[in-house]
Amino acid sequence: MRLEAITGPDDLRERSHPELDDLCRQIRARIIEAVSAKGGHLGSNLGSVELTVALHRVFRSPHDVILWDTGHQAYVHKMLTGRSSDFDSLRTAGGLAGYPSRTESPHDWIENSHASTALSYAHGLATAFESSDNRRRVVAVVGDGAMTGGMAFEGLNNIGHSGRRVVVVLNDNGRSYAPTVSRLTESLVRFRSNPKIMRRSDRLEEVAERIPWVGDTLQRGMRMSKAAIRELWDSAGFFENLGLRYLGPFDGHDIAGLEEALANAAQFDEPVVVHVLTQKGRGYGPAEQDEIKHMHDVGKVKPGTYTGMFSDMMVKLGGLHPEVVAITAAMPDSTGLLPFREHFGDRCIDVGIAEQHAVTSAVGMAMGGLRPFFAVYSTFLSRAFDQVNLDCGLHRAPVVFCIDRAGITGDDGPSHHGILDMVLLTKVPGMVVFAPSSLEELEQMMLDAMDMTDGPVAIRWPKTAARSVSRDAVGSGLRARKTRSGGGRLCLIGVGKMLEACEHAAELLEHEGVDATVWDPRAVTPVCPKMAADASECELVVTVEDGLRTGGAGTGIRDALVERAEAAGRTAPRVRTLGVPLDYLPHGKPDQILADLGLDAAGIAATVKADLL
Ligand SMILES: Cc1ncc(C[n+]2csc(CCOP(=O)(O)OP(=O)(O)O)c2C)c(N)n1
Repeated sequence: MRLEAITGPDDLRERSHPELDDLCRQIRARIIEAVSAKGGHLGSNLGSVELTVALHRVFRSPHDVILWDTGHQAYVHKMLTGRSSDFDSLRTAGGLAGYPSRTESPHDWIENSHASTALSYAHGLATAFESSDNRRRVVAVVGDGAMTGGMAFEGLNNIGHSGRRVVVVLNDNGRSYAPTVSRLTESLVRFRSNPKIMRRSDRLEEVAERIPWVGDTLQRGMRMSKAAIRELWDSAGFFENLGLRYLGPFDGHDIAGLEEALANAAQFDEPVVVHVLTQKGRGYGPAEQDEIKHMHDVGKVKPGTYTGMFSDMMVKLGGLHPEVVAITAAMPDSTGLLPFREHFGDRCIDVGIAEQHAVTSAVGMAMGGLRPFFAVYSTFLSRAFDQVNLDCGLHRAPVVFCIDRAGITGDDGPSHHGILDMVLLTKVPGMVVFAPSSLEELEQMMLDAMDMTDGPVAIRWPKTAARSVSRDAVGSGLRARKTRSGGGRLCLIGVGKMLEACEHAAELLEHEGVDATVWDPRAVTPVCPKMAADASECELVVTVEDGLRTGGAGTGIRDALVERAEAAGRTAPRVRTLGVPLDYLPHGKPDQILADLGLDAAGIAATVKADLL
C-alpha cells in the first residue's frame, strides 16, 4: 500500500498490521524529508505515527471528531486525510499549513497552535452532540506538555464533573520542547517504569472484580474502590478523582494494542483517559538522541540574532545581579535561556506551558525582591493579558517581559504572528514598551530595564535578522533617536525593525525630491516628547509598525501629537499609521508578507508619494 494511494481514513480499514507497519515507515520517511526541507515539528510527529493510524481506524472522522491539542503533531493526520500528495508544500505560502486548517479539510475541526485548548473544545462538542447525536465520539489528543497548561486542567475538571463522553488520549512522551516540568508527568513516569507496581495494581483489581456484587451503585462503589486502590500507588487516581476513567498505560507504537484500547474507551458512557506512551522523534536517530534541536522547529539560537543578544545579556545580567531570575513557559531552548540555565541553574524557572501563571508568579517573585525576566513569544503572551494588566501593572511590579517573535513570524501562520503585543501592552498603565531597532539597542534596553524598578517593562523583538550598529547609533533611557534630518515636510517614524524600512524609504524618496526626517521611537510607550515636538513641525507624519495598526504604536503617537497640538491651540500634522491590518494572516515568509502589506521601503515610499506629492 503506497502512502500516496491513501485518500482518506477509509483506505486504512481493511489493511493488515504488517501493511500498516510498512505504511508507518513510509510516513516517517515523508515527514523527515518534508521537515528537513521546510522546518516544523519533527519529533512530535514521528512519535505519533502509530497513534494517528490507530485513531483513524477506530474512529470515523470527520463524523467522530479527532481534536489535536496544540496541533503541531497533526502532520500524520494530514497525510491520512487525503493530503499526502500536497505534503511537500508544508509551511510554504499557498501550501499546507503547519497546523490543522479548516479550509484544508473537514477532518480538521479546530485551527490552533496555542496549547491546552482541546479539552475545552471537546467538552463543548460532546455537550452539543449529547442532544443531537449521542453516538458521535469526541476524541482529544493531548500531550503531557499541553497537559501542564491551566486550561487543560479546567477542561479536565469540567469534563469529569459533567460526565461528558469524551475520550482523552494522553500522548505521553515525557517531553514538552524540553522535558516536561510537571509532577503529574513525573509520577506517570514512576508509575509506568515500575513493573512491580503495575503487577500488584492489576492483581488487586482482579481480586476486586471477582467480588460478586452487582447493581449500579455497587459497581460504582467498586470502581471508586479500584480508584482508591490505584491511588495508593499511582497518579492515575488523579484522573479518576476528577471523574474520568483511566485506561493504560499503553505502548503508543503498537497499532493493534492501541486499537483495542481505543475501541474499549469508545464503549464507555463516561469520560475516559487513554494513557499512551510514545517516543518523541521515533525512527530518526538524530531526533531520538538530540535533546531539543531536532525535535521542533527551534534549532540552535544563532549569534547575530535578537534572541542571541538576549541570551548573552541574560548571562551578563545574571552574573552582575544575583536577584535576576529567568522564567520560561516550557520554552527554555527557543527563547535563548539555555545558557542562563547552564550558568545559574535554578534561577531559571520553567513553569510549564502556563503563561498566565508565569506572569503572576513573576509578580510574586518581584514582590519578594527578585528581578524576574519572563522570556516569551509575543503570540503566547496575549493569553496572559489579564495577568499582565491587573496582577503586574496594577501592582507596578518590576517584571521585565522579554518578547521574542514579535511582529510577522511567517511559517506558522495566523496563530503565531506576534501582532497584538503593542496593542495590548500600550494599554497597561505605567508600562514601558521598548522595540529595539538593532542588536545594540536591545543590549541597551535590557540594561535600562534593569534600572526601571517602579513598574513593568516590555522589550519586543522579531525573529528575523537583526542589524548591528555602532555605539553612537544607540539611544538610552526613554528617549527616541533621530536617525535622519529632513526638510520639515515629512517625518517617518519606524518602530523596531521597521526603522530600517523607513530609512530605505527615505533614500527612495530623496530621489523624488522629498527629504524625510526619520525617527527611531525606541520606546513605543511612553511617547518621547522631543520626538513628538519635532514631528509636530512636519506636514505629514507616517508611523510604521509590524503589529496591528488599529490601536498600536502609531495610534499612540498620533494621539500624542493631537493632544500636543490641542494644548498649544495649533493644528496637528496629518498622521498616517501604517501597520498590519485587522485580519488573520496566513503563513508565508515574514518579509514577503510585510511587503505584500506595503510595509517595506517601496510600500512606505509609495504611500508617502500618494499622500504628499
Ligand atoms: C500557549 C502555548 N505556549 C507555548 C507553546 C509552544 N509549544 C508548541 S509545542 C510545545 C510542546 C508541547 O508538548 P506536548 O504537548 O507534550 O507535545 P509533544 O510535542 O511532546 O508531542 C510547546 C511548548 C504553545 N504551542 N502554546
